[in-house]
Amino acid sequence: MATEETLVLVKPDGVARGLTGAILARIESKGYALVDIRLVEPDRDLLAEHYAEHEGKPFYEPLLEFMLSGPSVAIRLAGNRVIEGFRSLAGTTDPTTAAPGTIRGDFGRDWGLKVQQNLVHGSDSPESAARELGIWFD
Ligand code: RTP
Ligand code: MG
Repeated sequence: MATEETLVLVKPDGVARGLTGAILARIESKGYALVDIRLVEPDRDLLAEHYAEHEGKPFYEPLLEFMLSGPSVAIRLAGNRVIEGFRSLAGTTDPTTAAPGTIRGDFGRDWGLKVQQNLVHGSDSPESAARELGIWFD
């Protein structure tokens, strides 16, 4: 099976809460390889490109505001079926219903915060991964 790459982001809530290390520990325990990692303070243009598929949706503006609220950690991650595998580690989008044992299920808070504050991002397909890695790393 061919090795894949994916873009993982520890979003501003994860960085601000000091959860980067705990999240990286889960990723490394799973056996995925950190190919590149950097702290990024994205501007609006970068985020608009990254989230182009969501433009016009009700959560788009709050999502961009949240992503502009502080730095994210961008990770180029490699491994066998890592795209699907990382999304499994992350759990479903809404931290309230994400399964215990997942990053969002274990660390996602539910005290009136928004769905977008769900700690991590992971590319959802090989095409998305190539596109998003180009945005955050090149
Ligand atoms: P991600 O792209 O961050 O890995 O998460 P995902 O595939 O599970 O979620 P997606 O549908 O791609 O949405 C991207 C991000 O937008 C925020 N969101 N808010 N109803 C809402 O308020 C809502 N829905 C989505 C989340 O931050 C989600 O991760
Ligand atoms: Mg997505």
